[in-house]
Amino acid sequence: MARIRKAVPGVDPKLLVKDAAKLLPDPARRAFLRGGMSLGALAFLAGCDIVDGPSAESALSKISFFNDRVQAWIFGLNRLAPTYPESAITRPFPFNAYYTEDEAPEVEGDTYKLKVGGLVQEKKSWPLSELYALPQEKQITRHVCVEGWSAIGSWTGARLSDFLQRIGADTKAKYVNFICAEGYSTSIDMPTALHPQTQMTFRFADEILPRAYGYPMKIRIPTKLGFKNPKYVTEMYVTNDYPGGYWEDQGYNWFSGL
Ligand SMILES: Nc1nc2c(c(=O)[nH]1)N[C@H]1C(S)=C(S)[C@@H](COP(=O)(O)O)O[C@H]1N2
Ligand SMILES: [Mo]
Repeated sequence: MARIRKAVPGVDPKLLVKDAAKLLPDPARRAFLRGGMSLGALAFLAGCDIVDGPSAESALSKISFFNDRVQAWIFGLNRLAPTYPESAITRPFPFNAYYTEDEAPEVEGDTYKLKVGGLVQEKKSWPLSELYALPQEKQITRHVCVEGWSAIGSWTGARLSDFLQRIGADTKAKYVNFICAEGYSTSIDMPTALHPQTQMTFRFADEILPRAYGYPMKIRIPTKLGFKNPKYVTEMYVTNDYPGGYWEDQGYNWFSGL
């Protein structure tokens, strides 16, 4: 079998194979992992050929999409991310983006409006004053970045599920898509959007969300990797058409659950 070098940018084929192996029924899975994971062995099990180039890329993305569906299916709505005491909060909390902190967008709060659209009854734009009036709660949870660091933070805001009810969103739709001030984007499955810890965040550590962490609004999802937590969110759409996202379109696993 041909070995793969670099099939999907940003995705380590070894991790993908390990991920795919998790889907095998148990005796086979253990034998497979013991035998040293390889794309060749996976191709053999999957009954298809994986070689370098475009066909490897499509085979890998097929496996990744299969994983997305399986992961979404086993994802329980009641599974809560762990919460922590105030004393566990990481200080200073790290900043991360695909640019440096001084390049972070400066969103004007007075003129800010959250645009809401797609499969919702009330397609209006929400000024900050109206968003701040939504019932809010605080969570102290762990943020895990795919780049290999994690930190505990305190985020306060409205449950996204409450907001989706409020705007008459079609909660049978597949995706919620978020667009950010500087062009970043990501999208999540509806069960995650309705998860009780998925939050429209307005405050960090009891203060108005600082510019670094996404002023005026970010979406906090403690059941997802950091890159699925969009900051500076300016638009939100409910849709059945797969929206992808900034990193997802570069090969990162779309579901990326924790
Ligand atoms: N708008 C926007 N949101 C974003 C990003 C970004 O570059 N732009 N980076 C993501 C990544 S990879 C991480 S780890 C977290 C970092 O959030 P923090 O700065 O609050 O730690 O933001 C996520 N959301
Ligand atoms: Mo990240």
